[in-house]
Amino acid sequence: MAGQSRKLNVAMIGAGFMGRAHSNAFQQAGHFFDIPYELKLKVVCARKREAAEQFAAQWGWEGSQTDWRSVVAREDIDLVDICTPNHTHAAIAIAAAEAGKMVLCEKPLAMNYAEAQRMARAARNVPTVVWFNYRRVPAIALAKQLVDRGKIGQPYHYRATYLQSWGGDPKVADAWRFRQSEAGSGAMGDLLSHSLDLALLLNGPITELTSTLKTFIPKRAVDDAVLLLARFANDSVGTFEATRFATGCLNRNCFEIHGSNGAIRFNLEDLNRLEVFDGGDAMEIQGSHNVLVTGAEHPYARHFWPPGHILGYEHTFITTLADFLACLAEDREFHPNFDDAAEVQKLLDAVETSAKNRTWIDVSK
Ligand code: SOE
Repeated sequence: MAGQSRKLNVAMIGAGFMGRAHSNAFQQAGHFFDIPYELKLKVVCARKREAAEQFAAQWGWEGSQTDWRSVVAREDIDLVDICTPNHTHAAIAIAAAEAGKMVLCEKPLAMNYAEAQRMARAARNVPTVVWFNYRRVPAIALAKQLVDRGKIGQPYHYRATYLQSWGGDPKVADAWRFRQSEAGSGAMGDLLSHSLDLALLLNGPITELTSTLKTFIPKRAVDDAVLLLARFANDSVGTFEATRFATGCLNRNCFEIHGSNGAIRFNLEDLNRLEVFDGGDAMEIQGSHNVLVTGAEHPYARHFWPPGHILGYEHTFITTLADFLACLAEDREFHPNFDDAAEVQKLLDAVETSAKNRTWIDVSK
């Protein structure tokens, strides 16, 4: 780390959509959270020089480079943040970790489980983060508190859907997210990975699963949709659906959990809300109520605006970063880290194998 002053010199590799989300988080975290570091946005790296320079100027990076290897080798860099296409994560993360840098990486962590394990092993001595940002939506963090407090009782059903509709749009057909060699998979790595990360957080380990994949566009090598049945260690059962062909749905990341005493439901397209059903309410007033999760008593919300002044997508990245920096300062382990994301990757591998062989897979070991 850069001396006693608690300066943290940051490099970011990649300058696309996620590069913007991360840059905003690096810029904003200190405005809303009392973070114990002075973040120095040293360098952004992108393949095209002009684009890198423009990005640096727009998002407040001190400089720009085009070769990630020389960025990772820089002695003045403490932390490397990776938001490039999936097939490049491993090489950059491993080189950065071996150079002693902290490593933050976009999801899905890797192209497959073996690669994720290699990354986790290489980074075992440095702090790591995987940007499963939805864990820090205040409503989802509240859901976690309610589940842990036993508010819904014994979970019976976990039901997740992640629905987007851009898969058939000819304007994006060529995007890297549709290329097997760069993305590794389609809706599976891009969307189901988020749902699985949340399921593991909220409902614990999955023991067994079976799945089917569907590609709607002929010649496309990645899945457009994935359906999954799962059994959890806590004796509940789960269903998951992730698709880029859900006409009318833009970024509808939903889950619901039904337990012996109550239920909760979340939809990212209405991210300030958590629907809560309390089976303990008197019969005549029983029904789901929609909690506006923006109050001082709610997770994260008090760091931003007064109650009712709603939050958005970008706040999830700010809170992820702020939590990570707090963990770093207090020498606590941050989650989700590379080990957590490797668990998701293990499930994704099983999903693929199960779909191919049309079988159930034991993922308990
Ligand atoms: C595109 O499908 C995408 O941007 C994902 O890559 C993100 O992880 C998700 O949060 C929103 O949708």
